[in-house]
Amino acid sequence: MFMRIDHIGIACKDIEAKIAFFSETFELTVVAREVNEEQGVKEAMLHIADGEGGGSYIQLLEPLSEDSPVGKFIAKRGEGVHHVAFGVPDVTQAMAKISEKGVRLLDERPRHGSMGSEIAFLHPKDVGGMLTELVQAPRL
Ligand code: V0V
Ligand code: CO
Repeated sequence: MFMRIDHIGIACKDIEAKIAFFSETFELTVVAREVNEEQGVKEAMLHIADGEGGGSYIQLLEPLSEDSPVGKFIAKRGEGVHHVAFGVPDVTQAMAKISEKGVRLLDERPRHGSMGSEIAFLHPKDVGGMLTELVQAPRL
């Protein structure tokens, strides 16, 4: 079901400062930036490698408001790893299969994600405390 780790999402208070740190320290390049109002984030993707069906990235996330998912996370836990996203060939199919096993989906249908992807989240409490995202990269 999982083809690759698509990205690790990192919650931060100041995305510009974190972009500077990651690109200078680890020699990573920002390949996409977006404000996603639906998810309440300003995000940047830093490219790591290319894999089957898509690449892998670090995703930096700055909250648009305190009551957004990332805003609440930072208030409760501080900055750091927020979610792990896995690449899947078909997000709707993966959601159905995973839901059948009793894992709660946080989305009823796929949402718009970074770089034209389709995404859906799984409840962290059902995945050993890890907020999990499914990503279907756009078809070329
Ligand atoms: C909350 N919890 C987490 C967590 N956030 N555990 C692990 N990782 C996280 N990131 C725990 C929290 O400590 C609570 O446990 C419990 O889950 C319920 O959390 P809560 O604070 O009471 O509830 P909320 O209202 O903060 O909701 C948490 C969830 C919410 C996960 C349901 O954040 C959500 O719907 N997230 C999905 C959307 C999202 O995160 N979007 C931003 C990334 P205790 O204290 O009860 O034990 S957008 C993105 O990645 C994009 C656009 C992309 O990739 O393209
Ligand atoms: Co993400």
